Amino acid sequence: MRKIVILTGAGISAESGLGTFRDDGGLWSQHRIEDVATPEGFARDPDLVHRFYSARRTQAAKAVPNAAHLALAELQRRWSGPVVIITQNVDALHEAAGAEGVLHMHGVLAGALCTACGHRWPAPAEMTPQTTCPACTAATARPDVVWFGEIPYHLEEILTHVQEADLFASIGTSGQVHPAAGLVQEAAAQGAQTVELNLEPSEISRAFDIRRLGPATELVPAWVA
Ligand code: BJW
Repeated sequence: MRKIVILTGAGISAESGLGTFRDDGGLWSQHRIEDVATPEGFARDPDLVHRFYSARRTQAAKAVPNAAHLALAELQRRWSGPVVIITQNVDALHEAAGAEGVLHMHGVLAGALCTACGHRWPAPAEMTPQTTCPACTAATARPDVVWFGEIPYHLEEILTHVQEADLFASIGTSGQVHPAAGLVQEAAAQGAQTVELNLEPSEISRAFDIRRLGPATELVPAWVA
């Protein structure tokens, strides 16, 4: 009963119309990371950060899963052993494709988090600095996502899965952000076979046993077939 662990990044949702971060024209060419993806940026200008995430929340709500998301969900149903999907993505396209138990290590666009009391609730389509927490009523809501300098979610569970993996696959990620980028080494150190499926070579391509280049909607269905 071989265990498959899959790490996905923005590239898997690109063909659903959601922008990646570091490709030409990606989100980080239009917005400064320090302004919109750090706790310091949020403290300086919460209105700017809320507008950035509200726009992405609206866009993500309209997106539909593509052939790559659907193929991974199908693999989960078909494979005799466990298939664990770890995503860096904050969209819900794996779930919309029917995947189960997805571990969102960088949080979710659909979530709100109170910086005062830690309460979590479904984010309204448009969050603003005036959005109040339903539990403590303070106007201290932020998107429930993981910014630079913050600890990613589910790390312990993720590491356990990766260390138990017989096969580790990375799909549509540039391998520039840690600790996600280090998971392949963790898997390889425990003897897993490692596969990278990406549009172009990533920062960490050399760490993989097998590398395939191309769009996720072509590579992933072919890989799981
Ligand atoms: C296609 C395609 C198609 C296109 N088909 N493919 C040195 C060493 C280690 C760590 C650090 C370090 N220096 C600094 C750090 C820490 C820092 C970090 O990694 N910085 C780097 C920039 C160096 N990391 C952190 O701060 C993290 N926390 C942390 O380290 O805590 C400390 C700690 C951890 C563990 C234990 C103990 C302590 C937190 C990182 C949070 C990242 N947050 C963001 C924003 C989330 C919310 C939001 O969405 O706005 O996460 S940044 C952004 O990058 C987002 C993504 O999830 C993440 C990764 O991006 P991804 O998915 O790889 O996208 P791209 O655009 O980079 O790549 C897309 C790829 O797809 C490309 O390769 C394309 O070719 C490909 N592609 N179309 C297939 N159709």
